[in-house]
Amino acid sequence: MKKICIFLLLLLLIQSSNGQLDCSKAPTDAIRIVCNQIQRWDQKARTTPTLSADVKTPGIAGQAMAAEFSPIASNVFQCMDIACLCVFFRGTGGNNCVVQGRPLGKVVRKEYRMLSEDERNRLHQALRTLKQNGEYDRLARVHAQYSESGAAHSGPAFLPWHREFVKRMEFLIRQVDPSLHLPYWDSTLDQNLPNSKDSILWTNEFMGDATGAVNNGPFRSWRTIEVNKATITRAVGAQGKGYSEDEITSMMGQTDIAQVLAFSAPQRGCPYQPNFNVPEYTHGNPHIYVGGDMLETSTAANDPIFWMHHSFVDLLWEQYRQTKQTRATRETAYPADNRQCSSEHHFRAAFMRPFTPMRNADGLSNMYTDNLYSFAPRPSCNAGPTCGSPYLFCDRSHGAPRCAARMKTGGNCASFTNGETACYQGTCQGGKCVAVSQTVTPPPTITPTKPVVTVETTCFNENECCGPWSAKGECQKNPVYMNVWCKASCRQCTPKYDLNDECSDRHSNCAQWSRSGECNKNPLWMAENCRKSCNKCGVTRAATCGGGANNIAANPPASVNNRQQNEPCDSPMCYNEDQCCPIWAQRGECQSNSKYMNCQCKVSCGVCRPNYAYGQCQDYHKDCAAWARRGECAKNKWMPENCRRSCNTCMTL
Ligand SMILES: [Cu+2]
Repeated sequence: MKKICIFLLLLLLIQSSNGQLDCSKAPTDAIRIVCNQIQRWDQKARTTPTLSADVKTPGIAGQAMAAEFSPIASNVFQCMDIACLCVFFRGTGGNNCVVQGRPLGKVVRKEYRMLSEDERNRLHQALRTLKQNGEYDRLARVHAQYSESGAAHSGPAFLPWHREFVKRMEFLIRQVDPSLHLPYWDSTLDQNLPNSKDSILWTNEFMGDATGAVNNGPFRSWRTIEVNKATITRAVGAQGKGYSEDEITSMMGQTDIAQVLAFSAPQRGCPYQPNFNVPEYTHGNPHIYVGGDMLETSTAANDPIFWMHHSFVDLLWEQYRQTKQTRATRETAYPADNRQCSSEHHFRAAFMRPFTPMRNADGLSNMYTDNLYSFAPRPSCNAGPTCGSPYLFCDRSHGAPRCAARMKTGGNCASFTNGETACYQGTCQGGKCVAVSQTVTPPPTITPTKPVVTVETTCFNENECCGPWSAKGECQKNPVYMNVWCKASCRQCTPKYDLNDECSDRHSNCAQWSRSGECNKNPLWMAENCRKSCNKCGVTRAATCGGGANNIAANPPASVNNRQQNEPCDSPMCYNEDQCCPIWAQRGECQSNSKYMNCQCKVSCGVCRPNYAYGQCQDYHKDCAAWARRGECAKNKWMPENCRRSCNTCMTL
């Protein structure tokens, strides 16, 4: 066993010497830009503390939770099914929900060019409404802040994080118009043109201007979320490119989850080879391609095409999930936590900030596409010469038939020689698209609509003991936990009810939830917020929470969440007990052999955060040198792992 492990370790070392990603080796200029962005985000995120390092809920580390974080969503964004949305949208019918006469059900996301004219106009209208009422900007801002959204970029949580982010925009759109969905932008359709900038996408009917400030089209004169800039800008086609079919095929062929939920900013010592073809990189290309605001992570969400691009990224990921994974592995497969490979924000059980109380693993839940949305198939030539849309055509002149976007006036149509109708409202003359008539599409009128519902964010504690804990000063002593779980008591938001009332229902659904058994299923939240309906009025919160030492709920939160209380573990403090820990963790042992691993390999499984720089050529304990002199390096397997300098077991080649 020992020998095998050392052999594997050597193998790992040979790979590790390449662990760090060198942006100068990027295959294209655009990917180099993306590489630098990903590394910058990683560096900044590494300086921001995570929540999970200090707070562990028993049984969660190393285990996917599949969105069961909060059986009752305390705000609309946490909803994972239609029945939940229905409550917040003040509709009726649960999963067969009707909101003010309009159905609110699971949606099918279509390609942007596959929407009917009416659907497209209503979508543009809804986005304008959200822009005007500030909801668009509030959500867009989240993407810009590495300090708040560490898991958004530079590691395995990239796809789950953006899935949740895009879901939230779709919820916002549906608040304005419940029958709408967030379409996807299949950029291969534009990429397939001789000159992708000729695409109908960059006209008043769709996204508006391709270059410079966006002064035309449905999103004309949109102001950015930054203070000093006036309107959103683009530089379509200057650099980068849309998705290619090859990239998609290569993603679908991956067998290792770590190449999909990938380490995109590995540091020296990370056992994965750097790879510029992982989804986070390929998704960067269309960002660079649109340019302007889309080019920079901090400003990208200003441009409405951002959401449709990410809806497509989500489609590709879902296609991978459906074709390569089982229902069970979709919710569990996640690369092992490793500080050499990503910041802690990307660890499986880390909070998906700022979408707490969700954790990264929750983004793997099947509930998204079971309950909330699915994807219409990508446009295909099987639908005939128009690919099923007046804005697309089937290109039969460049190899296998494939769909492409129709072109605007002036577009280069010379190479379409098989009778394609490649020009939109025009014909191909002398190799250029020429308009049939001189009618130019007028800029759309802008008439903001009133949202069907506006959902207010809510302010609830998640635990019955929040009040007593806060009275003991825990909000100050333990803000990391308390500000998330005891928002109301720590005054992170303003509750619309009396915090001190020991016998009230704080939510209008309390009675209904109580009838459906939530007092037992979800006791912490319910005992705090539905005291009346759950018959909790007889005993005060202070009496429940201030009890004897054996009462787990009575302890301050940080100690409640120490999993070692439940299982005896002979490994004190935060150390790996064995040199093989990183290899075992990489093989998924933290999940498949969690009891042993979460005790013996705490560091590699992300169970705790060491107060030393794990992976560095150092002694991790101050007594290492003394122990080494006594000959412990040879006798004790703990030593080579943790006294690397004194035992001469540094791994750097
Ligand atoms: Cu992106």
